[in-house]
Amino acid sequence: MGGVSSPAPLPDGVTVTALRDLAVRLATAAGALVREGRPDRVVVADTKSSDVDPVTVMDRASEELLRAMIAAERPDDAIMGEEGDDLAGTSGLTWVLDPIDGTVNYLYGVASWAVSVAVVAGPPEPGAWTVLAGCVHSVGDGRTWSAGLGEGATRDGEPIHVGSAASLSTSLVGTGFGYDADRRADQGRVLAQVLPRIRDIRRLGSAAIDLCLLADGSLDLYYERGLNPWDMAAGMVVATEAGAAVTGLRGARASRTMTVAGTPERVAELVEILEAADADGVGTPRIG
Ligand code: LIP
Repeated sequence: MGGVSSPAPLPDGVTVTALRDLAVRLATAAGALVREGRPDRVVVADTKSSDVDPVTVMDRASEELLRAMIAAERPDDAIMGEEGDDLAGTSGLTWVLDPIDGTVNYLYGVASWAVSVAVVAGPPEPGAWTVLAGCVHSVGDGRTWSAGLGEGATRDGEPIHVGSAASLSTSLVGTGFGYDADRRADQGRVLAQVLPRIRDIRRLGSAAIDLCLLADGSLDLYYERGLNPWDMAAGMVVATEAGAAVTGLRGARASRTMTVAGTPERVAELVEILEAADADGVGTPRIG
């Protein structure tokens, strides 16, 4: 997927390669902090959108470290982080931070949680932004995915590419569910429409890692409704630079409303089912 260049000249002569390098250093530094600071028994410091949407002390500590490192290296950039207030900047670039993606897994000690760091140009909103570079660092096992716009994607330094499932019925599909019970009920309704038409489902608990597993061929497709910008920013550039199509429904770009990713052929087939099931809640279900 090389050859795609930044939409506008980057500020202060910075390069995509330098931004990617910084994203990797940020994600791995915060990963080390979270790994070394994880208590034997993790406790919930607070809850957010619902009583099952947790935040822990290490979510906050990880974000504080990321913000401090960015302030030191790129003081004019803006910051949007899951746990803190948005910080305005003057450079036109915004760092989009998920200090621990997969917090419920982190809480229970289930594998699959990561530090996700991306830098975007334009409005920091999926559907409007251009993701210039990103890194997803899986803290438990150290796997590190990264990508730069026009540079391709790597896992642990090795180039990666999406898989090539021959059909939807033999596709392994990743997905996730929200923190709101009504939302989960509707996601369950949609899943009942998808499941009989695919190989199997994987609910791994971190959108950032799911998108990277899609990028390296460990999953054939991924879809989820209700992702926040920080859940998807870095994973999106890794997936697209690895050859994936990443989209929404009804011709829309991927966004909080819906994110679907995979090889273009398989994505089109899954989008058809998701639209018919009204998976984004925009229309009326034609099935299920
Ligand atoms: C998580 C996402 C996951 C989704 C969870 C949650 P968090 O993000 O990565 O895909 O299914 O509901 O939103 O809350 O761990 O940063």
